[in-house]
Amino acid sequence: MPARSLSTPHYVVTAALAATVLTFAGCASPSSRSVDPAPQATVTTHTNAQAITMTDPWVKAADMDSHMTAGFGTLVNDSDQPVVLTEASTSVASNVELHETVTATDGSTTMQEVPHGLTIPAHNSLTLEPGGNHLMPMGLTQDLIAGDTVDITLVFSDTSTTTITAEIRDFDGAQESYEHEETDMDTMSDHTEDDATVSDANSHDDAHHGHDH
Ligand SMILES: [Cu+2]
Repeated sequence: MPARSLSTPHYVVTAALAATVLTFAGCASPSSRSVDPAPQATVTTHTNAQAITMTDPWVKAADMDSHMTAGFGTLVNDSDQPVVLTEASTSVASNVELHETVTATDGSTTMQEVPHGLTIPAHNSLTLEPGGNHLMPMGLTQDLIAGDTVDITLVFSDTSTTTITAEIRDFDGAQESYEHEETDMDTMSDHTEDDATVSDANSHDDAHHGHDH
């Protein structure tokens, strides 16, 4: 009965082989190295970190007692998608905030933490510079001496990270010695009515109010 047609046995054999292969694959996959997941992983070919390079990274020299400094450079995005820098960290400061500088209606400038990270547009760049967006290491754990370098780790919205090495430079930009410290002290001594807004996140607003009064 199987010999009745040439094609029928052929199909049967093929089906049997296929079944055998599937069976083996099913048995083998849990114990053997995972062959299947690899192609899925290549669907996303680039992490945010792979898309971003930072040119001319530098940090302002600062004494540890000044508590904070600022980091600059140009973030370049080589990918087709916008990339969002969400966090940064460094071993020489307790934390690193991402700041933007805003100009008030009276023309004074103040800086504040950006709420949703800094976006580097697709095939474009974002410059961090004095008077503009910058990285703000807070709580320095050592003096930052011009000519030395510091490593800063950048964290992107897809949780990928990249570590850049920034040169420490002397810089006299008054923008970074800031109203921060002075005004924070004013706030503490004179403006106790502003208690509700005394927090890290709002200290810049306090600085602004300080100017108005
Ligand atoms: Cu700042």
